[in-house]
Amino acid sequence: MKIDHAMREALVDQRFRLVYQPQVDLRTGRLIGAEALIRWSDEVLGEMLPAQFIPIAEETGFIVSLGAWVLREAIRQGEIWQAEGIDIMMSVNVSAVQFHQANFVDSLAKSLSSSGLPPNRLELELTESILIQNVEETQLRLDALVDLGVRLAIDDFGTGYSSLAYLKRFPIHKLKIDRSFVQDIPDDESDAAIATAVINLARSLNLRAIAEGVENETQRRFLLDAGCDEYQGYLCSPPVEPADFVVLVSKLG
Ligand code: G
Ligand code: G
Ligand code: MN
Ligand code: NA
Repeated sequence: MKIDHAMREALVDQRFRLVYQPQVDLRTGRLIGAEALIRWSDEVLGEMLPAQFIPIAEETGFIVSLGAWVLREAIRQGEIWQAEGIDIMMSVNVSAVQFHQANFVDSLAKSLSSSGLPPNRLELELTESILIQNVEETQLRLDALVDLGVRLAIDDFGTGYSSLAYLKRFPIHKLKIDRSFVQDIPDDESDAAIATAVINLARSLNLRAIAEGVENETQRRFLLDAGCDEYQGYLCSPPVEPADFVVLVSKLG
């Protein structure tokens, strides 16, 4: 497959990079963390979006190498920022294929132990689809990650299989309210009800709630009144290059 081959070359040629989107406190606007998002500008194919190549990487298994690179690179950047006094959470997307690799926890433990990023400053964004496969094995793996000190968030919450049983069973720290429930609040009553319900669910289970895709002050206000903890979205900033992120840090405090 053409894209698969191009991706393998791009990894060797260092044509992948990470951009970072701030995650901020809804109430104070202060910076809490950064979500690392992969970018690829290919010499031939041009600027490729994750939606175009991540699904292919998952199908071919290349996501295992790519995901390992993403984790190492995000940890490296987090370590640099820690050394500069920028003490924030580094959130990294993990794909199901990557998570279920036998050596996933060991190789993450190695990357962390040879780095200056405290494990509790690394957050893994897991999808609901990860949590419904091999429940016994998943449980062991999540417990091992929490033993390392790593934090766990559920990405795109509410769009997956929505079995709430795993929230009781697994050591999750945070729910990320999917952008699709945020974009039309407060006008869309169903979305407003779903966002509010997720926030209440998080609160009653002692989890943090973060809203994705917040673009305007009306949405921020609604989420704040509903008791949401954090947000991420264009209202604060799109994902940016590391040098621009540092400029944001000085603005957000
Ligand atoms: O950055 P953008 O909004 O285009 O990302 C689109 C999708 O690609 C998101 O759902 C995001 O979770 C996914 N994505 C971005 N970077 C990574 C990554 O490093 N690993 C995985 N598995 N998914 C990613
Ligand atoms: O991993 P996840 O599915 O959360 O991916 C986040 C994606 O959402 C990224 O591709 C990012 O570019 C995109 N995004 C981030 N903030 C906003 C926003 O405010 N509005 C819209 N439309 N997209 C956003
Ligand atoms: Mn994400
Ligand atoms: Na998401």
